[in-house]
Amino acid sequence: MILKEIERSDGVLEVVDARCPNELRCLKVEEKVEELGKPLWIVINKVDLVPKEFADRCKRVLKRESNAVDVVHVSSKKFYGFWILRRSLKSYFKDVDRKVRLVLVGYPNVGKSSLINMLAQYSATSTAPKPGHTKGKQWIRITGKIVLSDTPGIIPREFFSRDWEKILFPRDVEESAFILLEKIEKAEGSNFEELYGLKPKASEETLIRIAERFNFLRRGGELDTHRAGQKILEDWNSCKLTAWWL
Ligand SMILES: Nc1nc2c(ncn2[C@@H]2O[C@H](COP(=O)(O)OP(=O)(O)OP(=O)(O)O)[C@@H](O)[C@H]2O)c(=O)[nH]1
Ligand SMILES: [Mg+2]
Repeated sequence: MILKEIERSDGVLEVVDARCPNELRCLKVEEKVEELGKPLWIVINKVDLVPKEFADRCKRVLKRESNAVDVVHVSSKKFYGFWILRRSLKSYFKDVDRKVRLVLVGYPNVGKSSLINMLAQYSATSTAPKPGHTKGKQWIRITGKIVLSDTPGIIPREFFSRDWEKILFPRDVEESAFILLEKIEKAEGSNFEELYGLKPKASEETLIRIAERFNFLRRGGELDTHRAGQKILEDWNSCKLTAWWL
C-alpha cells in the first residue's frame, strides 16, 4: 500500500521523532523512494521536546547522511515549522507547472496525524483533485500547486527494527520497557529522573522502584512491575517522557 502511494506521488515527506530521529527513519522506504527517483524530505517532528543544539546537530547529520532534498524541524504541537517546510517544497518545485502531490510516511507515533492537522490548519482549503477517485481521501493545499494527501503511510510492520516493534507493540511489557530503558540509559539527556525520581537503568530494580513510587500493587499487595513497565512505555508514547539520542 505505502509503496504504491509513493509510486503515485511526486515526493515523500518522511516524519521522524526528534527524540531519536535517526532510529526512526525507515531506510527501506528511503531506498525505495530513491529507486523510484522521487524527492524526499525528512521532517523532524516534536522539536519542542529536545534542546535546540541537539535538533540542529540532527539536522546537519541527516542532511549529510541521507539523500533527502532537505531536512526540516517542526513541532505540530507548537505549530512551528510550516513556513520553513513550505519554502523548501516551493523552491524545489518552482519550475514544475502542474499539480504536485506529496505523501507523508513514518513510523507509528512519530506525529503523522498531528502534523497533518497542523498543515491542514494553515491550508487555505483542503482540496480533492479527483473527486470520487479515492473515496474519503482529501488533499491539503501547501501552495497553489503543491498538495499533500491527508492519509499518511504507516511503515509496514515487516520494515520495523526489532527494538521498535517491541517498544511500539509490546507483547512482553517488561522486556519492551527494558529495551526502551537501555536506550534512555545511553541517551544524551532525558527527564527520566524528574518524572520517576531515579536514574534510568534497564533493571528489575528500576521497575520495582517505580511501582513503589506510584503505589502500583497487585491484588495480594505485591509490587506490580508490569504496570511500572507499562507506565514507562505509555509516558514515552504520549511524549511525557523524553530522552534524546542520535
Ligand atoms: N510534544 C510534542 N508531541 C507531539 C508532537 N506531535 C505529536 N505529538 C504527540 O505524539 C503522539 C503521537 O502523535 P500522532 O499524531 O497520533 O502520531 P501518528 O504518527 O499519527 O501515530 P499513529 O497514527 O499511531 O501512526 C501524541 O501523543 C501527540 O500528542 C509535537 O510536535 N510535540
Ligand atoms: Mg495517526
